[in-house]
Amino acid sequence: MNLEKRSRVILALDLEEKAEALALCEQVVEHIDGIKVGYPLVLASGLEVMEELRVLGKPIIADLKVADIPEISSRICRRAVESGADYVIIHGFLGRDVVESCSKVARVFVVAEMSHPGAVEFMAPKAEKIAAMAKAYAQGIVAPATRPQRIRELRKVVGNLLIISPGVKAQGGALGGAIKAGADFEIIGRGIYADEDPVARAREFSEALRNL
Ligand code: BMP
Repeated sequence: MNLEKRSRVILALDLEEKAEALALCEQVVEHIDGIKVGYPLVLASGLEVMEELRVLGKPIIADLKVADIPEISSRICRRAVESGADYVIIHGFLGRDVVESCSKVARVFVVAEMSHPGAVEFMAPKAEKIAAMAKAYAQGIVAPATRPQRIRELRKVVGNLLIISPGVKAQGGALGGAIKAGADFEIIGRGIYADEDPVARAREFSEALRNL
């Protein structure tokens, strides 16, 4: 299943209770374009949770931030795909061989630069190089909504590759800021699932992003 730009919201499904996670997804599914499943849910429920989420009809992004030697990284990616992932998020800083080996078994998003403050220390200085390398192998990159200027700069490097961007709301990034800077989708977790009314928030965010 392909990511298609409608609401421009990707839900970061970082809940740890499988039943709660599935219920939340069902409630907000009409307001999101994709579901990102990461370690909190996968470690609690197994990769198989992705198969259960697939019935909702949205692309599943396995956020495993794969970072190992090529042989092991590609095995991890293959396992994720076999478990229902449409895309797998991998790290880029490991080098071309890792990204290439993963791209042979999965459609990948490569983390170019992360959204937390510490990312400026070691990642940001290499992000352009990572993004340029990723162009040959990836469907897209991950770039920080907390620093929209970096999205503008990385967009110039990756051309028409997808940019998915976390850091909205809970981490301080403004809703819509990443998209205005050139991202394709904003990844939102706590801003939706930790809210008292996740459905209202998901609707509100998708309406706002759709109309940008
Ligand atoms: P939240 O909206 O609750 O801050 O969640 C952000 C999500 O995006 C989390 O799943 C986190 O693992 C992920 N993420 C991030 O926050 N920054 C990055 O640079 C890369 C990520 O995958």
